[in-house]
Amino acid sequence: MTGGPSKSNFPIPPCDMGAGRETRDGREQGNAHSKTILYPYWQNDTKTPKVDDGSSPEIKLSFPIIFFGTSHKTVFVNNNGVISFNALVSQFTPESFPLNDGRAFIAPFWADVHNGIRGEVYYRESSDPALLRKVSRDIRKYFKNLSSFTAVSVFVATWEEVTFYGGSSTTPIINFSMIFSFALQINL
Ligand SMILES: [Ca+2]
Repeated sequence: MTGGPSKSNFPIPPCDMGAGRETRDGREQGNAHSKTILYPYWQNDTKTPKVDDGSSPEIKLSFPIIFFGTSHKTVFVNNNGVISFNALVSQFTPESFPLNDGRAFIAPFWADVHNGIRGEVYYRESSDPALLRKVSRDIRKYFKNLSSFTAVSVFVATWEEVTFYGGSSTTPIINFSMIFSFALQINL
């Protein structure tokens, strides 16, 4: 599905938590801070194709993700800021949820990203002990009803310094990420 027969410029709006602009000497204002608040990612994470409205291949997860009561064993990481189930999402125009056609997906920042112009989209699933400890600590902190949450795996998708369709190598960029984690047992 696409956003329409013709594509207009749909720039990513400014965002305090990640947007950055380059100074004349090429340094980026804002990004040094914004990257520090992201979960860690590395250059050797898998990258999605650097094409407008592109997507990862179907990614098999170590554990199923239960999303609104439905179990999913695979996901797609879509360049336009969406994690989807069952099918990739090339739609570049965001809509309000729930969607009329019933699709369910996670949209950390649904917008017309163009990583073919600038930026990368990374993903990985990890069971790194330090990362699992961080995830468990954060979930326990921010979800008070999950005080015993113990992560066994985490999936991290990161949009790094991506710009927007119609942009250029010097237009504003943004960093954002999405994390979901698996626990074998949750004691409420
Ligand atoms: Ca796009």
